Parts: sequence; structure tokens; C-alpha cells
Amino acid sequence: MTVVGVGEESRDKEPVEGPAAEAWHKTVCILCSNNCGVEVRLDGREIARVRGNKAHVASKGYTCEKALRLNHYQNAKGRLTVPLRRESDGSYTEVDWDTAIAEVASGFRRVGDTHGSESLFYYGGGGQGNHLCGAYGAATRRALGIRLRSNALAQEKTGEAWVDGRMFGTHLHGDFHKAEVSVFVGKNPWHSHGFDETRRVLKQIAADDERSMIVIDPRRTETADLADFHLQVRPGTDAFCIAALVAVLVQEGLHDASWLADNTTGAEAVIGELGRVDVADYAVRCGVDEALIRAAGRRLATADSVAVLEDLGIEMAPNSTMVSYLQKLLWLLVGSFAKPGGMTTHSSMVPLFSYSAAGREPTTPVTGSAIISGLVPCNEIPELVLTDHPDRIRAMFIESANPVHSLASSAEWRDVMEALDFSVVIDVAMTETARLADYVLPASSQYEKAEATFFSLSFPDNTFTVRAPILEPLEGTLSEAEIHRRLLHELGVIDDAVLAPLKAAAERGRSAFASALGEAVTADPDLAGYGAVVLYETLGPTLPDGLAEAAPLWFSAQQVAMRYSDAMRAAGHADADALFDALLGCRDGVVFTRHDYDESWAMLNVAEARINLNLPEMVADLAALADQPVDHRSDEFPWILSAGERRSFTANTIMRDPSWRSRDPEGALRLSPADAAALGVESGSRIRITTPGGTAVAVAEVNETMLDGHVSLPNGLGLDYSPAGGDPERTGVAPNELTTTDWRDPYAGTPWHKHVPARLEAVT
Ligand SMILES: Nc1nc2c(c(=O)[nH]1)N[C@H]1C(S)=C(S)[C@@H](COP(=O)(O)OP(=O)(O)OC[C@H]3O[C@@H](n4cnc5c(=O)[nH]c(N)nc54)[C@H](O)[C@@H]3O)O[C@H]1N2
Ligand SMILES: Nc1nc2c(c(=O)[nH]1)N[C@H]1C(S)=C(S)[C@@H](COP(=O)(O)OP(=O)(O)OC[C@H]3O[C@@H](n4cnc5c(=O)[nH]c(N)nc54)[C@H](O)[C@@H]3O)O[C@H]1N2
Ligand code: SF4
Ligand SMILES: [Mo]
Repeated sequence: MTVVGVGEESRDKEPVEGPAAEAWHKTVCILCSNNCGVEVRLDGREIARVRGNKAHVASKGYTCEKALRLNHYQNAKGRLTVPLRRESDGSYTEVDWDTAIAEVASGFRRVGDTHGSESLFYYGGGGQGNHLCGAYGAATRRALGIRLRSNALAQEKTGEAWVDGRMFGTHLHGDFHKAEVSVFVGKNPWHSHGFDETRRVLKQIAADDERSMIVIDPRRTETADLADFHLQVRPGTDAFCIAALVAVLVQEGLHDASWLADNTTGAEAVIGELGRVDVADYAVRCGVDEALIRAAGRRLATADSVAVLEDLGIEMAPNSTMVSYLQKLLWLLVGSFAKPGGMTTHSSMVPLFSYSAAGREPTTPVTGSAIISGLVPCNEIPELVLTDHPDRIRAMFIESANPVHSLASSAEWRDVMEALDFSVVIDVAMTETARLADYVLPASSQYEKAEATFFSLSFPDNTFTVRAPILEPLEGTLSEAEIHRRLLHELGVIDDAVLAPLKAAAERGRSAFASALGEAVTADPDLAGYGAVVLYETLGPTLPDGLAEAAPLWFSAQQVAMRYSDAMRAAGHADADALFDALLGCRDGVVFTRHDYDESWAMLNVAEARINLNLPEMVADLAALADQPVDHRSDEFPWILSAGERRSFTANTIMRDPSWRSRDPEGALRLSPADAAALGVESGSRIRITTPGGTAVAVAEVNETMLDGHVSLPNGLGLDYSPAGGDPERTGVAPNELTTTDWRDPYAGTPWHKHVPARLEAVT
């Protein structure tokens, strides 16, 4: 197995001294949630060179190989440069911005006035590196009365959020930099990252005899190759594997009973149920040697600290929500909370999740499903549109997301786009979704405006990075801040008479601004709902370095000062304004809170700060697990397809230009040598894949890391790209041409994309 870390190894060969240093600009890589700090050298509008920023507070110079090729995002051909209106024959007409803004505002107004605001939906609001656009989208939602919304989190993380809400009332972080035992469940951090300096940390763990790594994954991943324990489960059987693992702790008396008694509620019910698990039987069902499961369980029990990270391998596979629950027991039963190397709560600059008290989630119209963390389950959106129900969704606002490509069943999503009375997409590219929208509005890229990611989840120090633009906006494009500002004016919900005194106060200084804003909001409480746009328009012009779009973070800094005042001061910020100025002034990111480990308890949001172990639905599911199928294959579909694997050169749908991938341009279907032999194919052969959702042809790659019967296709392939402005060409297989909306988790509605029954045939 070759393990490549090109980016990290080659990151800072170029010396930077003297005048040349000025040519480097500090920003971040926006290709995954890590948002590693980078320095880029520009040649005109080209990003000519990229290297890790050693001074960055979180990434400390680390990057992976993908960052080096960021120019393929910034300067992809076919960037949108003019608003487009779709005509009845499906063609697009270029319109000027004033026309586009007026028609988009009136389009939503018309549907909302006729059918009520419940008929309007907002999807998206940010990718891996651009979450400020979602803050601006919230203002337009308020102006149009849009309450129903969703984004990609509701097709991956809402099952875990359902569990976290009930157990902790908040989101948790694992300290893999220090953990004695790190556990990765359906997660391949070597390629997908997910915590700072990922590969450095993985290599350190592997090199340290005192520390261990447990990987639960059917594929022998690059991460599994570094692990001490690779529990190579059969796809979709994690519930059996992890139930057995936690049962070992209980049945061998290895759990920390006194810690559980002191710090949790409801442990008896779970421990009782775990006592009944037949470890030997479950080991057989998940295909992992019982001795290996027992050894891994014992290793957990002797560790001072355990940190666990789950991801799509279990979030998008059978028993998803239940596995999220069971994996928490791995560290809870050994009491690895609120200590170095363990699990902790964390602060947030802007929280990504919200948690309702047990069982109190609001429900969707039409289908009556739980709305977890404020998000409609993605797999249900088509059902809410493609129905005769009077409360159906009729108009959709889509921003920085590509649901026709990224959500289950591209076919159903094309029907959704056709069925909507009105739709608008804000994007940098003519995406599969944009191609079917009534209006397409061209956004400035993430290097042409101020932006930030809200994926800042660290503890005890938490960091946040505000990016300044490094390039002028591409002509014809606007930032989302400006698009939403114009929409709000067009909708008539904010006006110059109210904003003028605020602008004048902002010129006088922050405290004058704060009191003027306080007065304005008292006079008109609705103004608070448009906060992001109000701040951008009034405070924005006073900010340095082209940072106007970062203005809403002034409010976030006030929130941080209220919620975590001691931790903020411990990080060196006297008050909210000092924090805000630090964020604006530093391109290397800022530590915004510095906590004591004990504070992790205080940040729990459950009764008496006791962690709740007894989730009745989960305990009941655990009791009934023995009746669950272990194999979803059939004679018709004798393989399991993981549709959407993270690989070296995949980055969701952010990179449309296929030439950014130097190897495996089409994104091969990986299959085991035995499966290849059975089909009579070799690497480079063509294979037809058929699933209940559709059919596609992919190039084969015989790959010894795959289990027999398990095949995988990469994520983010099959994107349309028009190199010469001509007809778009599609490279590789779009994974959601093969998925369906009904194959999903019963609690959170999250899709089971890693576990799609499939049939393969050699194409001759
Ligand atoms: N290179 C790259 N990095 C990315 C992204 C990207 O597109 N490209 N996207 C980012 C995003 S949005 C996300 S959410 C993360 C996702 O990050 P990951 O979840 O780590 O990515 P995947 O490769 O989709 O799935 C992880 C693993 O699940 C395994 N798996 C499949 N079936 C099963 C199963 O039944 N049980 C178990 N235990 N494992 C199974 C696969 O073999 C795979 O190794 O990555 C982020 N980072
Ligand atoms: N089958 C299958 N499907 C999957 C997955 C899988 O594993 N298997 N993974 C899923 C996961 S975990 C995720 S997170 C989703 C991700 O899928 P999406 O939520 O659709 O997000 P991205 O692919 O990141 O696309 C973001 C969009 O933002 C646009 N964009 C880039 N910069 C800007 C900007 O500055 N402003 C605006 N307005 N737009 C911009 C890009 O062109 C792109 O169209 O995919 C999901 N889909
Ligand atoms: S893809 Fe992720 S890990 Fe790699 S450089 Fe970019 S932000 Fe960092
Ligand atoms: Mo994701």
C-alpha cells in the first residue's frame, strides 16, 4: 500500500525572505472542514503556488496534497459571471443584477402570498469553507418568512445529533492529538481528515508504543494500515460489532462503575441490556474474530483516555442512529470525558447544531418526521415537493449546495426542480442543480470575499479564522452578503432611513454603534432577524482589508463574550470588541476560547450536568438487534456498493474541473481480486453497476483492500464541466444516480449510501 502525503512533505520548500514575502497571501484551503491555513502566491488571477502556513494556529503548516491544486477551484472554466433567467424552453437569458434581484424577490413573494410561507424552502447555506453565506441567507429567510430549511448535515450528522441532544444536549469533540486510544468508526481520516494536522497525528499514534488506534471499517483503509486493531466488519454490521465491543467491557467487568454512578443517569438499563449480548454470536455476524474484539475492548479499559470519531461509514449505513449511540458507550463506559485525550464539549463561534430536549423535535409538514437541529431530513425533501398535498413545498432557495448531485436520487431531484413553481440557485458554477433552476445568481468565489468556516470544534483551545479576500471579485459576480442585502431592500424590509444613523454611528466607533443598534432594534425588533445584512451594510464599510462581509461576526463575538466570558479572557481577549478586532487583524487564525477541562461539564446541557445513558428507543433497539438482518444482499443484488468514498483527489462537488485529478480521472469502481476474477474483469475493464436506483458504467480497479462482495465508487465524480464553454461533459459516475430516497435511517432519515445493494456485469 502506498501512503502519500505529498502536500505535507513538500509544503515549504520555497524560501520566503525579502520582497518576495509580499507576494504570498494568507488564506485557507476550502476543500474540507479542516480549512488548513495556507499561503498562496498569485500570478495575476492565477493561484500559482500554495504552501502550508506554519503560523496558522490550528494547522501549523500542515496541508494535504489537495490544497496544492486550489487554482482549479478559483479559476475553473465556466465560472458564472452574469445572472441567468430560465425561459420556458429551458434556455437561459442573461439578465442584469437589478432585474434578477427584482424578479427573484417577486417570484418568492408570489408563491408565498398565494400558498403561504410554509410552501417555501431554503436548502444549503455553505460548503466546507464558506459559512458566512448561510448567515446572510438567514436574513432572506426571515424576510420571506421561510421556516423550512435543510442542508447536507441532515444527510449525515442528524442521527448523531439526535443522540447527542438526548445524552449531552450539545456537540462533542475528541482529542486525538493526545488520546491514548483513538477509535475511528466508519471514518478514514487519512483521506477525509476531520481534525487538525490529521496525517501528522495518525503517524504519531502509529509510531508510539504507548498509544493505540482502533479502526472499524470493512475496507483496509490507509488509516486501518496504521491501526493496532483493525476490526474489518462486514459492511452494515457495525451495530453487532460495537455492541459486542461494549458488551466485553460490561461482561468482563472492565467498565468504570463508580464513574458512571457519579456522573451519569440511566446506566443500569444499558448495562443490563449489554449483559445479555452474545459476544461470540455477534462477532460471527459482523465477521470479526471474537478474540480481536475482546482484545480491543480490553485495550479501551486500560487506557487513560479514549477518543472516538464516527463518520459516513456508519452514518450512511444500516442502524445508523443506533451505532452513533453505541459508539458513545465505548468511551463513556470507561469514563473518558472532560480530560486530556478524551471526549469534551467545546465552545462555538457560531453553533452548527441546535438540540431540542428529548422527543421535542418539531415535525415536517406532509410526512410528520422529526426536524433534528432545525433541518428537514434531506431524503424527505422530494416527498415534500412531489405530492398533491395542499401543504407541499412549491419554491426553493438553494445557496452553495448542489442537491441534484449530492442528495439521494438525482432522478427524483430533477423531478423536484421541474415540479417547483419557483427556484433560485446562488453558486459559482453552472451546477447540475443550477441547470434546472429558474434563476441562477453568480457568487464571488471564496477567495474574492471575506469568509469563514464555522467548523471550529476544538478544546480546550478553540480557534477561528477570518479570511480576507485575496482577489478582486470576478467581474459580474457579487458576494452573498451583497446579494442578500439587495434582496432585503427589494423586499422592502429594511430601508435607508433606519440604516443611515447606524452607518453614521459605526463611523464614530464601536460603542456608538452598539448603542445605536440597540436603540434601533428596540424600536423595530424585526431588525434583529436581518442582523447579518444590517451589520454588513452599516458596520461592514468601516472594517479593514476588504472584510465587510465578516461584519456579522461582531455579533458572534458578543455571543462568545456572553457564553464563555472566562474562557474568552483566558484566551487573551478583554471583551467582545477586542475579540472581534483580533479576528479581523489576524490571518493566522485566533484562539478565541481557552477552557479548563472542568468547564466541559458546565457546557453539558442536560439535567444536573449528568450524562444520560438511557435512551429508551436505543436500548429497545439494542434488545431487538439479534433479529436484525446482517446481510442486505439478494440474488438480484449480490454486492454492496459504497456510493461516495473519499479519496486522494475528491472534494465533494467543489472541484468540477476533471483535470485537477492527475490519477484515476474517471474515479474507478474498486472491487476485490476475487470479485474481479468472478466477473472476469481486470483493472481498466468496464463494469455496469445496477442498483434499485439506476444504472451506470464505471472503470474497474482491482483493489486488495476491499472485502469480497463490497465495492466502492468515489464521491464527487460525474460532474458536468464545459471546458470550452461548449456542451458540458461528464467524467465518472455521479453516485446519486444509483441511490434512492427510501433507503434511510428511521430516526433521522439519513441515507444509507455506503450500503447500496448492487449488481455488477462486465461490459464487453
Ligand atoms: N478527500 C476528501 N476529503 C473529504 C471530503 C471529500 O469529498 N474528499 N468530504 C468531507 C466531508 S463533507 C465528509 S462528511 C467527510 C466524510 O469522511 P469519511 O466518512 O471518512 O469518508 P467516506 O470515505 O465516505 O467513508 C468512510 C469509510 O467508511 C467505510 N465504510 C463503508 N461501509 C461501511 C460500514 O458498513 N461500516 C463501517 N464501519 N465503515 C464503512 C469506507 O470503507 C470508508 O473508509 O470527509 C470530508 N473530507
Ligand atoms: N452518494 C453520496 N452522496 C453524498 C455523499 C456520499 O458520501 N455519497 N456525501 C454527502 C456529504 S457528507 C456532503 S457534505 C454533501 C456535499 O454536497 P453539497 O452540500 O451539495 O456541497 P458541495 O459539494 O460542497 O457543493 C457546494 C456548492 O457550493 C458551490 N460553491 C463553492 N464556493 C461557493 C461560494 O463561495 N458561494 C456559493 N454560493 N457557492 C459556492 C460549489 O460550486 C458547489 O456547487 O454531499 C453528500 N452526497
Ligand atoms: S483538503 Fe482539508 S486537510 Fe487537505 S489541505 Fe485542504 S483543508 Fe487541509
Ligand atoms: Mo459531509
